[in-house]
Amino acid sequence: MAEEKQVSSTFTSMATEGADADAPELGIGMLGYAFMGKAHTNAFKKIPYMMYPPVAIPRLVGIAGRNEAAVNAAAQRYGYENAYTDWRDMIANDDIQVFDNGGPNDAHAEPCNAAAAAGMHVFCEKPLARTAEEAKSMLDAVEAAGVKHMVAFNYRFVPAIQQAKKIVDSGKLGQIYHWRAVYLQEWGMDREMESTWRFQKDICGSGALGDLGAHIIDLARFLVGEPKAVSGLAQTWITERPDGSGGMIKSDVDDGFVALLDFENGALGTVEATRFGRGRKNFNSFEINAENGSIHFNLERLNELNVFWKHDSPDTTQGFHNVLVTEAHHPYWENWWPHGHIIGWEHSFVHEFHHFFDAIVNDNDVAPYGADFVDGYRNAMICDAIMESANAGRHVDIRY
Ligand code: SOE
Repeated sequence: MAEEKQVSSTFTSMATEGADADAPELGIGMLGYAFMGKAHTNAFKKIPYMMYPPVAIPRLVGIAGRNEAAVNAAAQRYGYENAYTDWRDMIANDDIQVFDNGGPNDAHAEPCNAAAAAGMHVFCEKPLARTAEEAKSMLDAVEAAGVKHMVAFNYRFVPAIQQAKKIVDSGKLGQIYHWRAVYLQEWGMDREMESTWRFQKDICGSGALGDLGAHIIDLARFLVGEPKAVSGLAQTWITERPDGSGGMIKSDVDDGFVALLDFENGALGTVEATRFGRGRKNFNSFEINAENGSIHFNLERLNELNVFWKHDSPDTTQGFHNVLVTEAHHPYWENWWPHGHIIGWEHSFVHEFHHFFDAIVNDNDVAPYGADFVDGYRNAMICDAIMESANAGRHVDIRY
């Protein structure tokens, strides 16, 4: 275990000033210090003064990671009180009430299940697990422990997507006929790039499907409804990658997939995701076509929502309107800036953790606006079914 570092945390002093003085403190144990460790910690540090007055003050009690030098550096950089090289030592710290898992997919189940059994509320990065079976074990663990649980489908917490949810829930769109979503990135195309855990099935479970597809499958469930059957195709274009030591290591996950979704409510869906979308950086885009109108969203322009209404006057205003979702009455915007002063990808994590802390402190439900482990399990069932369909070459029914 890394030497327990008493790194001064500024949160204790912050909690004694202003209206947040009576906000309860929530001790955080963070597993992982890379991309998601950074995005999550950034949210913890912003919540006390931006989601003001905060529902809780996150206290950065501990961060865990396998590399001692890296985890100590992360603790120092972010202000975690303790650094650990073994998550078991971290969850033994009684000052922790929230276990946040930002580790690789093969490190989701055991730590989350142990943290739940220790009575901690559990937040886990997506995909919840490598398989539906593993996800079910995690759902069973948190339900048995009676703790709050949430999966990091952070795009639910982009204000424009919450606004799309409000429009759908209002019923003004009428019957929904189509869900059409793509999540395109290009970073997997370099044959010389050193492999990572995201290309090894035994660690990640799947490639573009669980990494990117999981997001647009979650949004399909969030905005349209439950798929009852799927058909899928998947492809691995690079089957071995440099291992960083002069050799090669197999890449046995999907580099790209496409799938059809047959929804219980009669809607039809298409979802596709790839790491071979040359020129696309983080292009998560969806369109809903319905009886009275359509909605289109593009993550690379995440403050905007394109909306078409049948009832608009055909000779003047009818057409796709580009709505800048930054008004004070728009979701979460009372916390930010005057209209037009746009926010970014990182702020979805601020909203997401505010939602989770509110569920913990005020005993509110994480779902339906947040994704809980039931959503994580159902997402895993759909991902497994898409891969089963791709391997079997046939339609696969979804049975939870
Ligand atoms: C990498 O593909 C990645 O970081 C995903 O893992 C995230 O979930 C997505 O939000 C951005 O891209």
